Amino acid sequence: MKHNQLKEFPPTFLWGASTSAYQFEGAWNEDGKGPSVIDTRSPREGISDYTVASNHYHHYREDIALLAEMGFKAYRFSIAWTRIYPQGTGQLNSQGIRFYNDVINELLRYGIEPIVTMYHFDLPAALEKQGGWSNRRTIDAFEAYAKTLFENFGDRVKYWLTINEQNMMILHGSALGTLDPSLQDPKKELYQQNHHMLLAQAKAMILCKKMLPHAKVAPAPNISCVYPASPCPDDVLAADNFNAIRNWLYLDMAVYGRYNTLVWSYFEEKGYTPKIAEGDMDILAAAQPDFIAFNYYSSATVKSNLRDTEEKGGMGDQQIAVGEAGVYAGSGNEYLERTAFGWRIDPAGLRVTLRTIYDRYQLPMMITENGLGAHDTLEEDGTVNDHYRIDYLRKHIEQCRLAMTDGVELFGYCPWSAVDLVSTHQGVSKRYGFVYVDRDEFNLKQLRRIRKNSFYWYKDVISSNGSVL
Ligand code: BGP
Repeated sequence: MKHNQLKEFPPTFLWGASTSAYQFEGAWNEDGKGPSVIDTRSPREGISDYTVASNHYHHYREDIALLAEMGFKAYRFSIAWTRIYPQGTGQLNSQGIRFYNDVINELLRYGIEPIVTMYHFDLPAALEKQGGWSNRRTIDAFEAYAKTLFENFGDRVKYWLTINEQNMMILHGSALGTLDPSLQDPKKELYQQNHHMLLAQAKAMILCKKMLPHAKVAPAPNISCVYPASPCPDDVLAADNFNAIRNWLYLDMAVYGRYNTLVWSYFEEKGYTPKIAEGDMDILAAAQPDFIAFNYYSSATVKSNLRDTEEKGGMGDQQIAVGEAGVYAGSGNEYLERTAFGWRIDPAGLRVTLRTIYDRYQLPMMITENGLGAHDTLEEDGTVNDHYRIDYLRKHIEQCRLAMTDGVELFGYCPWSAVDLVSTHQGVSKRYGFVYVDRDEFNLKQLRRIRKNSFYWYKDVISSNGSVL
């Protein structure tokens, strides 16, 4: 739809950006922190591990001052479960509580709204040893951890996100490093784990409403619209299949407390049906989010795959196999350009995604990730001219405004990432931040913080409330 007059961003719009604990904090074994699955897995060849990352743990004051200088209204970060409960459950680590109290208080001092992700890929290794999400006891451990977070930080934190990108952990756990390589029949087991994670999320949402009636809680999946590769009805059906498996399984459960019909028939066909214990569906139905948070980087395009072979490809060459016999196959999209890392750039796809989510769930939305990973260059004069990032973000913010004019309720935009950090797939060389962190893959240098050109640009975007792009 073409609009002659665009709606303004509301004055309360939450402009900010995001990070996650394991990619940003470093200090992986300091002050009582226990190891997470990210710390115990073998490092990828040729790229940095996460032991030091951007050393935010020791630089948080400086980092938050930079966010404040950009005029941030909100900041999304994750709490490392293993700083709070080093073994995932049991003994509480008061130094972990202290650290996040300091971060939250520092943010509030500048009037920045903290948005807390409770779990961003870093399951405590001690829980993984006992079966991780295959073990129903992990559900209880997550609920107890959630209770501790609400008790300690709930007086100041209003926005809570349960689990970051649960759908990516299930679909692409091997690429993220969250998949337990010893799983015998990964897909079947993963959907059992998925069921347990959905229950853990539901219990945390119920608890949040009970303990913090004024807080707002949401799931935080990675959602992207799925296009059919052609108008061929078989391709349209394949897109429907992938949409259900990739997106709606997670949001239908979070919002309506039921399994998506298409997904359930897919489970039955493939033998992935999870075991559901008595009472599970009641818990799932009783939980409700207040809003939907989602991460968006790119769209997906798929075609029909009625043969019996697995297909690979698609998803912007993220080295992720996409496709499943009889369900869908990844496909290219000639209309979209790609980033230097091969991810397809699709700003209009964000508008489609916003419209579709709002249509399905009628809940306010917050974008909790969106951004461009690139090889930035620190010039000799100390500048970083990341005009390509500005271009990417500008185009996506324009689409947010169009979607809001279409009628969707969007109340926050927190792109990835506030400051440079270690990427999930490609180390330090792939940067996303508004602030450059001066380190290489293996040479930590001084970890100096340097404002990129996008820093100044985003500052103007925020101070003009999105009217100057
Ligand atoms: C999302 C994760 C983030 C972040 C981002 C970019 O899936 O939630 O943690 O890493 O993707 O991915 P990458 O760092 O691999 O480029």
